[in-house]
Formats: sequence, C-alpha cells, structure tokens
Amino acid sequence: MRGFEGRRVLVMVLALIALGVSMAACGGSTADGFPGRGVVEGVDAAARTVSLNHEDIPGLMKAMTMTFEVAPGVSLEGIGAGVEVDFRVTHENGVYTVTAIEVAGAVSSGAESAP
Ligand SMILES: [Cu+2]
Repeated sequence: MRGFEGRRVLVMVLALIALGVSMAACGGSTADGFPGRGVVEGVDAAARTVSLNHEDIPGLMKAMTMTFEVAPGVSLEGIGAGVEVDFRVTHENGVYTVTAIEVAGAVSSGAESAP
C-alpha cells in the first residue's frame, strides 16, 4: 500500500513543518524576551537586580513577586519601588533576565510620538 504510506509520511512531514513554524514563532519571542507588566518592589542597582510584582507572563509564568537579573546596558533610571513598569524578560539556563524595562505608559522620547 505505497500510496497510503506515502500519505502518512506526507502528513507527518506537514505536521513537523507546522510544529517547526510554531516553534520558530515562539523562539522569536524567546529571543527578544517575553513582554511583562508589573510594579517594582525594589531595585538593587549595584547587584543589577530588580524585584517585580509582575502580572501573568503568558508562556512563561504566572503572576508573582520575584527578583530578576537586569541585562547589562539596561537603564534603571526612573525605575524604583512603587513604579509600574513594562518590561521584557528572557529565560535562559534557568535564569530570568530583564532585557528592557520602562515606566508603564511613559511617553517614549522620539519614534513613537507621532500624532
Ligand atoms: Cu515570576
């Protein structure tokens, strides 16, 4: 039954391609980090960590308060306890690292300020 086997293989190949595409889509968001929102509980500028009471981060974790590493070069200016922030976080080798953080709803200087 060559035809039948051939179709089965084709279906499997298509399924694998679909899986690969969806993983690629997922991998894209992993590379840039997952988007999150939360309230700052504390900042340790010397250790470059930030404690966030964050909302659900779909695909990564549920809402909780935890401490994140802050990636080199990420500015913590204006980030302090009680401030609501939008951030991005990556999860690599068991370490959660904030790769971007800014005050939630802040008007960014430049690009996005079109009328
Ligand atoms: Cu968490």
